[in-house]
Amino acid sequence: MLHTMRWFGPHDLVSLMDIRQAGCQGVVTALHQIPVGEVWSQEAIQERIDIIEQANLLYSPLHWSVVESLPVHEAIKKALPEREQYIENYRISLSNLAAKGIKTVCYNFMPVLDWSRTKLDFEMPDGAKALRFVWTDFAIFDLFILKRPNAPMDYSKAVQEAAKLKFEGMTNAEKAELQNTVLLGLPGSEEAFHLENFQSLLDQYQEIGADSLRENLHYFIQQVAPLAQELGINLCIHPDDPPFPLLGLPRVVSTESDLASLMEASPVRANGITFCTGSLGVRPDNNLPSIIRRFADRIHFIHLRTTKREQEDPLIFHEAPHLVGDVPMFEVIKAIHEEEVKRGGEQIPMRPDHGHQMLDDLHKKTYPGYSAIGRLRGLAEIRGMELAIARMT
Ligand code: DNO
Repeated sequence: MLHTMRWFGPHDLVSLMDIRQAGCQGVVTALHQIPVGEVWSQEAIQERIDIIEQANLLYSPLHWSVVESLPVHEAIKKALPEREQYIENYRISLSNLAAKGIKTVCYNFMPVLDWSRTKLDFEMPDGAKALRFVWTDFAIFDLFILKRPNAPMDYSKAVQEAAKLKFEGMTNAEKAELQNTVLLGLPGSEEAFHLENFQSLLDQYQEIGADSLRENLHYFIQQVAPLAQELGINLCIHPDDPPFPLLGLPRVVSTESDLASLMEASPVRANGITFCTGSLGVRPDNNLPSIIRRFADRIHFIHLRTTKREQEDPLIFHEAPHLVGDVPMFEVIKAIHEEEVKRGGEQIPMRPDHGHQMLDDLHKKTYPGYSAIGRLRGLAEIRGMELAIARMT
């Protein structure tokens, strides 16, 4: 695998030197300063390349390996008439990226929200802090903070009662923390939301069920993947995180069959997948090694991370150390290695996804999930396992 780390740009407290010293050759980044839907100009792309490469003469070289993400405008997800313009912009951005030599582009198709958690500093037994998702806490936000009119339909009676009881015992600070965790957007999400207008964003999806959203995704990919193929760009969709509907919004990139229908919708290799073990692995019915084997040549980017289901129903999971949770990391890395051998030794870009806030980082203000040391630990463990697998086979 080509070892990379995500970098949120010049404001990221984790520096390019940190990423270099973690042993990476690649950087995963995006032009987060450009509003969703606007064209990424060649100048803006070049400016970022220059920042990344400026120390390359003195130190080991780093390159911009992957765009994560070139975000898809909501008008495309909702099939509004303006979608044609936004698709055109997307195509121009892809051409500009290709002209600058950047060939791997990640995106997602989650309506309104990107990835979601209910707690950002869940304390692990060793004192490190992890991200966590508790279905009942999500229900508290939905039922009693947002007060979404159709919310009760989405939770069992037992969950509703447990949520009510817990909500009544929460302090205002705890309520505010939960609200911020859900609405303010985690790093990488392009938007932060406010409670006052959030419901109206959800309402716009009222008529759009899973089938329409899937149709809109297929339409989008049919408009962009053939061009990407010509440009030599590999597009790779990031799965839903977590991989099930939230807040009444449909999600259509959660399972193996979701991926299969997307792959068929535009049968070019440029229509590919970001294989994110942490997202797909939350569902026990996603068999990760077999998904890798099935879509092997469409996997263009890999996120390695694992979650641990503390409880199935109502669901609770936290992000576990990279080799410890529910993801069979050995089998996953083995399957990836086999695919790389088939490709003649090509290295697929991979980033250690998230990490615990630990050691010195506990005293710093870090992006949730994206502190340096926890990701470095994950990368080191993964790299060791990868090396051992390569030597054994
Ligand atoms: C979380 C991430 C997501 C992801 C986007 C991809 O850590 O994996 O923010 O980058 O959903 O479009």
